[in-house]
Amino acid sequence: MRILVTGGAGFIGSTLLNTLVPRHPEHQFLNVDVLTYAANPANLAVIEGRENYEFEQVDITDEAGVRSVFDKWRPNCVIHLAAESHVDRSIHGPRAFMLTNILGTFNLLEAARATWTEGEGLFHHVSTDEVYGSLADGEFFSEDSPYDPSSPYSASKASSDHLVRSHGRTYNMPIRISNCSNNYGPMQFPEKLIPLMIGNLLKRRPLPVYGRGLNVRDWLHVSDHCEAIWAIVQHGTNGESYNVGGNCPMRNIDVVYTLCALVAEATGTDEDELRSLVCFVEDRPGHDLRYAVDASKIAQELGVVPSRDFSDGLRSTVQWYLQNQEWVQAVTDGSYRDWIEQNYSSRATATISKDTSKNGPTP
Ligand code: NAD
Ligand code: TDX
Repeated sequence: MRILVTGGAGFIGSTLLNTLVPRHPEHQFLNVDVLTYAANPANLAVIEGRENYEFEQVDITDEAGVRSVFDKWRPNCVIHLAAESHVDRSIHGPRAFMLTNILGTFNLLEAARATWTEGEGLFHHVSTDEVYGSLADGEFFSEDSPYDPSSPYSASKASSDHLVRSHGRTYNMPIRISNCSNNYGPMQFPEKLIPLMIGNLLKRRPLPVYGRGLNVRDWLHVSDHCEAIWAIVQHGTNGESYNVGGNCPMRNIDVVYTLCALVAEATGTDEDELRSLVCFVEDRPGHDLRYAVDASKIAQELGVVPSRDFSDGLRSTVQWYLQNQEWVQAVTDGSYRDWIEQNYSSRATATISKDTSKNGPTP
């Protein structure tokens, strides 16, 4: 296959490419990424220079740029991950989310339609469980749950899902969609809950928990998400969507206290001292109370189940951040952008805020 991966310099895309490129020398991979603040090419160092891997800096909102990549490279499979992905940023600046997540997805679909004859190719769209909105206690999202997004981020992802599905139905394009729960693991940008809290714990800074910390998220290790995406690309059914989850719904406050225990264990610090860093801050507007994924369809049809238990996965994630302080420092002080600015044009240079202690990262 000639596989075009969008957003391959981000958290999940780089994990996917680092896994697939060495494992599948029989396939060619092209990483298309504009390199926003969320991209870090250092994450791709292990596959740089491989014969079956190439990179193109392209903005998916640029219709002509996207068409030219398809004309030149002629992919027969697209795995679409490029997106603006952080809910807090979508609240403060929703426009970029509409452009990249909706228009960008549309540009890719249209370029694929122009390149492939009817019924040819495969467009796999990587989406989120957030499109379904919030759940009551005891409920789970199934693939048939109604769409009910609450944030500009999830509304833009819901829109992109609809566009992908409509290209499948109207133009007979082979499409598949995955709706996954919250990912965690190495190399996640420290604006998201888990890496933000690990970083603050290591620096003994306050841990900003929104509201009372009672919101529930279903956590999945990023490597399990990538295996699920690959299973769907290889063995899924066209036109279908697949929920992917960790069978691990947890309250945010419990995730934060677990991190306190793991960082205390790893650094020989007093756990109570770390727990005292928790501070409850103003809630996120439109904050969905509970997500939990029923992932029985992908388990039954494709045999995909999470391989990593949350407490082991979280322990090894804490270890990764401890052992990769240079990576953390470069992302925190902004120097991770230097290489991009020297070698590529840079669309966005924002780093995490210097003061993430009270209200989370400032977009
Ligand atoms: P990320 O923010 O870490 O990475 C996104 C990547 O997309 C970056 O490399 C960025 O440069 C690129 N990008 C952004 N705008 C672009 C544009 N206009 N043109 C080209 N490239 C662009 O995101 P992530 O956490 O790796 O998420 C990847 C995908 O998975 C997203 O579609 C997201 O909605 C979805 N998802 C994420 C999670 C999660 O927990 N992180 C869960 C479910 C689904
Ligand atoms: O400082 C914080 N304090 C806090 O309490 C941050 C950053 C988050 N939170 C809460 C908000 C959420 O309930 O923690 C939970 C997780 O927050 P995020 O890490 O921002 O993730 P979330 O909003 O759940 O969305 C993530 O999972 C689904 C990804 O960012 C999305 O891209 C993905 O689709």
